[in-house]
Amino acid sequence: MSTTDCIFCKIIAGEIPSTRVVETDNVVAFRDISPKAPVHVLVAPRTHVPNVAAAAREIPEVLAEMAVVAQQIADAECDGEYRLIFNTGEKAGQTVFHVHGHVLGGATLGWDPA
Ligand code: D5M
Repeated sequence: MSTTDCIFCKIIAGEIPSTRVVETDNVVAFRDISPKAPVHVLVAPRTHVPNVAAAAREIPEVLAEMAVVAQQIADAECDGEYRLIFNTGEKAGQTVFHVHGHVLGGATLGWDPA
């Protein structure tokens, strides 16, 4: 399933350019356009679901694969040490309502969500 007005559906379909890092039958990972750490990659399912809880309910195997892909990226790019963040809701900073995990690493990360 995809939605015509979802930017990540368009990236996954190749209609908007992105720098892809990993691609599987179910998951696409691409570099964040506005990186917040030396390594900042977004891991998203090809299927459009709005957030991580919906992914857990509707595509649990794909959500698990997203975690494995995140680990693969971190192993390749930042010694397997990383943060995996799913913003959920506008107040938490979610701006794209197609679930994606932020893989952040490559530096000592702070712990200040403000
Ligand atoms: O994360 C949404 C993220 O998506 C945010 O960090 C910017 C990134 N973004 C937005 N447009 C693009 C394109 N075109 N390429 C790559 N990355 C993009 P959220 O958790 O929803 O705030």
